[in-house]
Amino acid sequence: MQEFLAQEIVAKLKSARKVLLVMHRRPDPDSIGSAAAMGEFLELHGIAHAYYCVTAVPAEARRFGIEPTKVFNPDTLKEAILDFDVIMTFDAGDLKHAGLEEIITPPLSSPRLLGRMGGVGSFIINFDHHATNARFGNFNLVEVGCASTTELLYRFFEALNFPISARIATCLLAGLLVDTDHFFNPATTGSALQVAAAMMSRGVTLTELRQFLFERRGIRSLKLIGEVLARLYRPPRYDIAVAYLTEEDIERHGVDAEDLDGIANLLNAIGDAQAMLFLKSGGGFIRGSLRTTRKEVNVGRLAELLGGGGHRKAAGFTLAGALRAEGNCVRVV
Ligand SMILES: [Mn+2]
Repeated sequence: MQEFLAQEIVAKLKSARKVLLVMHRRPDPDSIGSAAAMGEFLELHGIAHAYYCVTAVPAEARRFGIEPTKVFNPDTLKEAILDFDVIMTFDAGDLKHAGLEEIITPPLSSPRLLGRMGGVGSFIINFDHHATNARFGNFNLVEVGCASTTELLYRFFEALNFPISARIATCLLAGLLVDTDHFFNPATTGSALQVAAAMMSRGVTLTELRQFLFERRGIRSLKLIGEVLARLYRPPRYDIAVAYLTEEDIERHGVDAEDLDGIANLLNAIGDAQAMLFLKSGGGFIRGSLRTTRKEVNVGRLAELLGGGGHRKAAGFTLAGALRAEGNCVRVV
């Protein structure tokens, strides 16, 4: 990252009254880790800040220094939004993903607050690494070459010669670890590994991160994952392996939906299909996650055709509807 841009951002942050750090809906460790790392940076510079997420934040966020109960939600933010003159988003592809679409309208030069907040300007700084990012900010730091948004944050801190603490290193490494599928997927570049090495030299261990990020599944969730695996099928016409999970499954097994995060990456182990599609239904919507390990396959393009987005090797979309099992297949109804 160019030094002048990083300096310009810091100048903006220093002149801010209060900064809002926004995680995307259903935040993953990349979004949480980036927001938490920036929160720590602002803390060290004495810049007032708070967090926001449109959906609930997982309890793990506490390990990054974010108390989930203290994160603004859409209701509480409406009361407080006027306090914030700089808004930073992390790992969010567009304003909807950031949960801000009803709060902010994005004319490119000067986003304005809507409705009764009308007329008050706020400045958006958008940190992301998705190729499909809508560049909705006043500053758009979108680096598709970064394996994670936390890798981008590392570049930002590096450009500032800011000494990264062990706590910030934990946040950054967590995002990198999850977004590279533990340094296995094609996003795992040499520079991603160099960042990981730099973070580990600050005292973070992968074992420690692995324990709190991944090894928390209970027996009930593992049994449900077993059921999902047993449903795998491959329609020959598409050569994409499909598996699904419904809201009823989650209720029947009495598990936390959070416990089931990461199933799509797990299913990506499939070697005899071009790609993998994992469907999850609930609340009148179906969320599709696409993964591939094939060099020539671009699942991001497929997700875009279905109204979603993401990366070439990992992407997702949302459709209105529900799933109905039919024999060994599943139908969208
Ligand atoms: Mn990410």
